[in-house]
Amino acid sequence: MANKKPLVIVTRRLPDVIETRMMELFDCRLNVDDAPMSQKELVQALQEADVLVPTVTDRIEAAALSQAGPRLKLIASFGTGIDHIDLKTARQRGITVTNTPGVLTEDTADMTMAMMLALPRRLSEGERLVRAGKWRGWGPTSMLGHRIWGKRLGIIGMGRIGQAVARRARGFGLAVHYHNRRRVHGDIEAELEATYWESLDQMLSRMDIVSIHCPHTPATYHLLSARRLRLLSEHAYIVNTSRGEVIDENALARLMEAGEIAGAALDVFEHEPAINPKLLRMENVILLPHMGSATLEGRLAMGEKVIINIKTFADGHTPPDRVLETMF
Ligand code: 8YV
Repeated sequence: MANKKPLVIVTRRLPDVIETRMMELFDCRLNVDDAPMSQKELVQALQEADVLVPTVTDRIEAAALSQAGPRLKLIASFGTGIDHIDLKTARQRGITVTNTPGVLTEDTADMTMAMMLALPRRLSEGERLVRAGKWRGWGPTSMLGHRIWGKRLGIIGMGRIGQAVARRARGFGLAVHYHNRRRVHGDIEAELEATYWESLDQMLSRMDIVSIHCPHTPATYHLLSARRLRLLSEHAYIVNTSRGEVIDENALARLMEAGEIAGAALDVFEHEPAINPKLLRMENVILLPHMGSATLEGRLAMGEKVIINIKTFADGHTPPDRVLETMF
């Protein structure tokens, strides 16, 4: 690949400047319509490309990867989450996989914080009321929510985004608690004044707000199972900007219907873009279209990372954001 431009197939539209730069550097096939590829189209792309640039909307599983052509050597994913790619099969077929970590941390943490503030204070509900023309004026007991300051926040997954959320949460007077596979360094714990819970179950039963920041892996699939969701207090709120699959969405909807959980703010869904119809009917739920990292600045930085990964690889070096199965 070192001597000629690699054929790079991009599965979705990327910001203009990124596409322009890609076309200068590589032999590029873009998706001008931005329609998500069917599985058949995806397999065809895998058969033809030297480099595939997919996103979260492409399922690159073993069945598809096993049909990849001999030229395919790199999958440079546009995004941080990597659960849409079967890393084991990619490794077995000698395909390098990269992602775009770090550059969407702050945006995702901002969005999480916005959701965390909006949910107990009933922002979406209030706006729906006004827009529906049903607001009859201020009242001392109308639209009462719950105070955020002084509450306990339980962060599941204390990686980059979890820590960025913790930093913000402290500014809003939340006490930070967390569960992680590994306890984070003492200096970070001290800076964030964060309390570590080795037992997720024990943490869940004591939190006012729970926010999910772990990746979706086989180990975290339905980490918030029906049993664990039942450990939450009926006053607790759940925020999810990670991956829908980490929560048993059906169980969540059932428990919310029964009034056993106070509310949920969800930016990601188990079967997105499909959403559990029960959730759609509830007022105490904020539903967003997977927009946690959707800033222009973030998308440009992600695109730059994709370009650097491809260029480095094409020049014969290890790309900076290489993903290994052992990382998860
Ligand atoms: C991206 C995300 O927008 O990066 C991720 O893992 O979930 C999103 O913020 C999307 O994945 C891009 O492919």
